[in-house]
This record gives sequence, structure tokens and C-alpha cells, in this order.
Amino acid sequence: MQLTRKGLWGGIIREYREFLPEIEDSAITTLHEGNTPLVECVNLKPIFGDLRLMLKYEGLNPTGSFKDRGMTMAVSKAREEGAKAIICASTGNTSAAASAYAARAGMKAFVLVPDGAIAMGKLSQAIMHGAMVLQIKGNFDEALAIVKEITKDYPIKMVNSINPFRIEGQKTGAFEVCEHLGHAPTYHFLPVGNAGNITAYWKGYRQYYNEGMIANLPKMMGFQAEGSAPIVLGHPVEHPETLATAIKIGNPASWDGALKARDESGGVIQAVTDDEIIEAYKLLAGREGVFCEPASAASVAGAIKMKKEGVLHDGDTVVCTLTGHGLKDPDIALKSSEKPIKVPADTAKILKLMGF
Ligand code: AN7
Repeated sequence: MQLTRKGLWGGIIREYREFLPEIEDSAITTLHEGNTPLVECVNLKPIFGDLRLMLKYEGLNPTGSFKDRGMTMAVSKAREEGAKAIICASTGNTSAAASAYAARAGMKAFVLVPDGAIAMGKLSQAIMHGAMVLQIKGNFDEALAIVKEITKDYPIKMVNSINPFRIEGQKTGAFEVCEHLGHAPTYHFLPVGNAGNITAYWKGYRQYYNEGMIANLPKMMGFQAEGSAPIVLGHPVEHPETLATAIKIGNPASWDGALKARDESGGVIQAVTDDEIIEAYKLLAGREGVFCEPASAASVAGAIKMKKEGVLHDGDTVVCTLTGHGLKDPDIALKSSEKPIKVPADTAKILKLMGF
């Protein structure tokens, strides 16, 4: 057997160079993000029947979320332009990715997060990667407004998805889905928070369509949490609420991009309740062995809802992006499950509990 079978995946900038804005070689900052698996569901037939349900498992990116795709682009570009520092507002995952890529690029990262409303895993990442973590007494939307103000006047590069290079990087998720399937799916489901990712996937699908790489386009299906559903309501939500803290956003920056994706593709943007999110979250972990964070499960909760409403049919290929890894938020995992059993170190007692 050969010791090296295939070359190391070079990260999305090197692998998709011809489809992305140019970047100087010396500025490329990568952790070999991308090339995440498309996992087919094998145990959900009772719910989904004979449609093909595929999970784009973005939790397997280097920092555990899809944000790495956009961050490799944004940080590489910032480095090319000679920036010394980057800044973002975040519900957690953007801050984790920004901190890691900044560390690698030798830049300073400043991250503004809502105090008490970000998952423990994400906070620990930002701290470990050496970012200055500023926990503000306010929500994500307020943090983003401050970041916008600061970057107007100070020489710090903003790496929220208002930065167009973030969207460019994230569109590669759509490229991979098409390559792994050999075609575009019938439907693509995504959780929607700041709405950058649904904007990016739609951009990616359209680009592959225009280049003749795929023959059809998917319908884009975005799902917000019911207590944080500004796009569904048609107006910003001042005090967004949901246990899916990643998508606890009341005034999405890429609002227009999300509407465009919905309308041009013939898709929908709807809401799912926190209960529906947790149900999908537990179903994926318990029946498919795939652990995602709660916000990510909004995509599958949306697919379950659409199946129940008769929108999805046998023969359809349905892709759900699982945006972040379950280990990001161990608190919710433990709170939403049965407690471990405490037992003395006694074989007989243990066997009894095991049912023997
Ligand atoms: C797991 O980290 O906005 O609709 O600051 O972490 O593109 O915003 C995270 C968003 C879905 C929503 N799933 O994506 C941030 C942040 C997970 C996320 C979303 C986020 P967008």
C-alpha cells in the first residue's frame, strides 16, 4: 500500500482558486478548511420516507463551524492589504474562527460577544487563540453596530459577513455539495441568523449554474428560530430570544441576500420553535450519530416541518447544512438529555442496571 494516497486538501482558497477573488500566495492563511462530508441519513425513513436526506456536516471544519470558509478568505485578504488587526461581533462561532485565523496570520483579533449568551465551547476557543474578548452588556445586534462604528474610524479590518470576502469563502459549501452529489439538490435547508450563509450558498449555486457545472438550481429553504425571526416577521426584533444562541439575531446584516435567495430560487424563509429545534437536534445525535449544535438543527427541523406539510416528496434530494459541531455547546446537550446514572463501583449492581 502506498503511504501517501492523495494530496492534502489545500483549503478552500487553493482548491477553488478559479472561482474566488485572487489572493497573493504569501497572504493565504488556511487551516485546510472545507471538504466536509455529506452524510446520508439512514435511519430517518419513518419521518422522511423515500427522499434522500443528506447532512452537510460543517461542524467538521477546523474550528468546528462553517465560519472557517469565510474566515480564511477574510483574513487572507486582510493580510494581503497589510492589516494588523481584525474585529467582529459574534454569537460565538465567528469569534472562534476569527481568533484562530488571526492567530495563524500573526494578527490581533478583537471580538465582541453578548455577555452570557454565547456557548462555552466558542468562548473557550476565542480565549485560547489569544483574542481580546469583549463581553458586552447587550445583544449581537448592538455588538455589530459598535463594530461598524469602530471600523469606520479606526484601521481595523471588520470580518463580519458584511465583509464581502466572507460570503465568497462560504459559497464553496455549495460547490462541494454539487461535487459530492454529482448534481445540485432539489432543496437546500439552512439555519438563518445574520443571513450570510444562505446568501453565500445561493451565490455558489448560481455561479456553478452559470459556469455550466450544474443543470438545475435548488430551492433555498431558510429557517429562523421563532423568537428570533425578523425575516419571517418582516421587521427587526429588538429582543430576540431562542436557546439556539448562534442564531439569536434580531436584525440580520444580509437580510436582502436572504430574500433574494428565497425569491430567485422559489424557496421559503420560515420559523421553527425551540422545541422543534431540540427534537431535531436529539434525533440527529441519537439516530444518525451526528452531533450538531442546536442552531444547526434548525435546518433539519425545517425539513421535518416541510415534509409534514407535504412540500417534500419521495425522490427529492434534500441537503441540510449542519453549521456547527455539537461539542460547541455541551451545556444544552446535558440540559436536554437524561442525566447519567450514578452507581457504586459494584459489578453486580451495574449488571442489574444494565438489565441482566
Ligand atoms: C452554528 O458566529 O452569526 O445566517 O456571529 O454559528 O450566516 O448568520 C453565527 C451564525 C447558523 C447562522 N448556525 O448563519 C456568529 C454568527 C451556526 C451559527 C448560523 C450561525 P448566518
